[in-house]
Amino acid sequence: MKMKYLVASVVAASLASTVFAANRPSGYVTICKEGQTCSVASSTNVAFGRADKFFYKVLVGSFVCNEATFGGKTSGGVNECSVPTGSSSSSSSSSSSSSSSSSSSSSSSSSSSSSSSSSSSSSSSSSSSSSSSSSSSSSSGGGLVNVCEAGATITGVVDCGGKTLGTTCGGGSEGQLPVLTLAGGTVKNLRINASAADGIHCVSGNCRAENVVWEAVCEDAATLKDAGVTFTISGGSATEAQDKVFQHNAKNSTFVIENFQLYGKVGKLYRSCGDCSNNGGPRYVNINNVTVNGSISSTVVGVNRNYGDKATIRNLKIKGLTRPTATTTKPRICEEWRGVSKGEGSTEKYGEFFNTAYCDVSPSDVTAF
Ligand code: ADA
Ligand code: CA
Repeated sequence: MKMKYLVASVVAASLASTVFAANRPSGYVTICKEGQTCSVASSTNVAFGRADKFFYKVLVGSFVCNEATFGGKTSGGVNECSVPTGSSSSSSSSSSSSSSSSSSSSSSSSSSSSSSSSSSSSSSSSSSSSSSSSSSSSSSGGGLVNVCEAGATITGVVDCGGKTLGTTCGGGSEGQLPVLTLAGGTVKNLRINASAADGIHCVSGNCRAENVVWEAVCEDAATLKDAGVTFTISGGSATEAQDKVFQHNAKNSTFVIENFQLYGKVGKLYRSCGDCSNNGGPRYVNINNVTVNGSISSTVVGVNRNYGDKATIRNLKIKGLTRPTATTTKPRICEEWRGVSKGEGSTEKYGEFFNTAYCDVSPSDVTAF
């Protein structure tokens, strides 16, 4: 996140908490409250939190609405579990089902289809980009699963056929929703406009984004958030990223970036997280046949030496690349860092390296044009 966005987001956050703070994201409906057990019929991106701060997890079946399930909570009050309006989820917990908030627990199955209706939300987020779906499967209840719509969760293969999606862009502020969530799914032939929020999240299983064009990256273009999986970006392009394009947060996982083009001013193509909460690795990134047509202000790739990360880079083409010495380049190709867990000091940059355990790239893997 860049500093210039910090002030704006602090202002926005304080406005939000005084005026608009909600216990569910826009377009979501509460299905149960903290401590209760509720369930979703199919893979659903469930939000847990309050006061406009949420933790997300793709869940299916019954789960306890608490910090242990989501890996965090928002202090200051009772957190709520909510799902995209129209999801075929339902609060199996609350016998008194009905509206968004209230409730009480006790299990039982109850209403199959949406617990939606009643509560506010909808509009905004997904809105603008609605329309027909094109894709395969699709879900019961309102269609935010396996359809090419902003806010959807994709578990299968969805071909967007060149459609453009977007939601909002809050600059570099962290915690923005993704435009699309991949939960072991593939999205193809998609354009994401400048209202690109936090781009695409891969939250579970192996994910694939094929021929996805980010017209203007917002906070970042795509994030890998599940351990032990591979997120492949194949084909497509990204333009103008004030900071990072691809953000790698999960440990023991692999980002593949192949046959990809960068345009405009970009900070970094890829960074394994420098200061995530409970940070660690190893994280792997395999880059093959990527072309940088614009400019990179920092480095193509940054990895954490202390977490055993490894970047493998082949067939990289960079417009205007210079080589001040035999082993340095401008822009830098692969930087090694010392990562930290959030709140435990600062990251430290060791510098640019070739042919090391962490930076598997030799100068000849990189071509200037
Ligand atoms: C930054 C931030 C991390 C995480 C990441 C992201 O690296 O320091 O904590 O939020 O961005 O996921 O975008
Ligand atoms: Ca992000």
